[in-house]
Amino acid sequence: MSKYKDTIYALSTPTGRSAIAVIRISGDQSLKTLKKISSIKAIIPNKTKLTLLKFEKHIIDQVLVVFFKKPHSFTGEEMVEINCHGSTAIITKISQILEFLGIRLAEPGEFSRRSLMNDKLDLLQTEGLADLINSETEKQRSMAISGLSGKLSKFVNEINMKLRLMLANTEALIDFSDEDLPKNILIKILEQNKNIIKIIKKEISSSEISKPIREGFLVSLIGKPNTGKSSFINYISKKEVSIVTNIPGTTTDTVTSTIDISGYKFTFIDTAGLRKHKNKIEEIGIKKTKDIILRSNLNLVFLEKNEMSKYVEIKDKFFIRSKLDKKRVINIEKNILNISSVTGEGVKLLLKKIKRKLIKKQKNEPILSRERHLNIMKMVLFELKSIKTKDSLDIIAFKVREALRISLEINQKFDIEDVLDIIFKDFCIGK
Ligand SMILES: Nc1nc2c(ncn2[C@@H]2O[C@H](COP(=O)(O)OP(=O)(O)OP(=O)(O)O)[C@@H](O)[C@H]2O)c(=O)[nH]1
Ligand SMILES: [Mg+2]
Repeated sequence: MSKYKDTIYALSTPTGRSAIAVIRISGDQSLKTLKKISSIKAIIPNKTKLTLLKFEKHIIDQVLVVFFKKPHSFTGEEMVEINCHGSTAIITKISQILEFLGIRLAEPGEFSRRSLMNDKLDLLQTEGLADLINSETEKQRSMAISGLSGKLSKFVNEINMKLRLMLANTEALIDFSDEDLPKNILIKILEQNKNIIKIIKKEISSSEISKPIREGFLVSLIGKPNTGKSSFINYISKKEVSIVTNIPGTTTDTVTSTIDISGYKFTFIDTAGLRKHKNKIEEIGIKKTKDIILRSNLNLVFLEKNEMSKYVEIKDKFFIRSKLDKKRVINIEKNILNISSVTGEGVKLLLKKIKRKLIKKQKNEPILSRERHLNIMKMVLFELKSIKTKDSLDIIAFKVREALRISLEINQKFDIEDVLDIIFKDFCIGK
């Protein structure tokens, strides 16, 4: 039984002119509404049907409709999908008619929220779905699909099962007096604990590296004025994102550009560089550069001459010398990569080196893809690690119960409205 009473609708395709647009309706009034605005009397579920949409004797559009009978729909409710022509006028008209008939515009992520509440998806799959919709690169897509396909739910369920078993074993021993306590069973419980700690630790460490996959790696461009930073960002972005002139100090603010390197997201940041400032604008720009250096996964230091010693304090860096097209490099300098943002020479190799430096080799796809999952698992780990051999059985049982309570939160859908609000904030209207 759906806990939602009102019927909702939303445009599920992007706004703007397109060949086709899809409007979805979900709730008990879906089919009745479709019948009111078309000549459809009966419809076979899951089969497309061509019909004319009409309202007050006016034809609105010729459309394809599909009806999904509850609970066999995405939301678990009765659903109708209208595939209309993608003009703003048609979409506006259909929306007005639906509102007139008492159908409400859905909030962002409301379809998925209903799906979650009606047990069509679990919380982890819902997050996977949001990540999938928002994925920009191949890696983000494959990580999201593993959440959606239930890999993460499986991992969490296994942990919970192990914790329940450990708790049951501990509680069974509580009634024994100290003398009668079978020693080997207590050892077994502590071994179980060790084993769960090992599994969680392994997953946390392989998943920690997934953060930049989701959010992208930050690569800053720094160095003296006129060394070719902005020309480089423009070259790799294949468009003019940053102004280039031969006047030193052209770039005063930060300019970012996101590019996809072999399925991974990289955000390059062009900066004002590091130099002595002449005015307030430059001073702010240089301060911003310093903050960015600290946040970056890698800094590309563009060189003028041989001022490498000025950058010793910067940890993760590559030295770059641009304008290779202007002067042939005779003596290949160690640790300096030569590139040209005019001919593109050396750029491919540089991007390859950046990728090799930042992307750690992974045997398995990370499972705990979100900060929320990682934090919960870290808290579970903290509880389990606090269990000591000298602890009484009551204390052990208390700590395991606490670990289980925390672990269950990862896939719990009730009483955590605030978590749900954060998750659904990432969704677009119509999903
Ligand atoms: N021939 C050649 N000229 C380049 C290359 N890269 C940059 N330039 C020129 O060098 C000058 C400075 O380039 P920018 O890319 O603006 O340098 P920048 O480091 O961003 O300079 P600021 O913003 O002032 O810090 C411009 O005249 C560019 O056309 C290159 O690879 N080859
Ligand atoms: Mg510049």
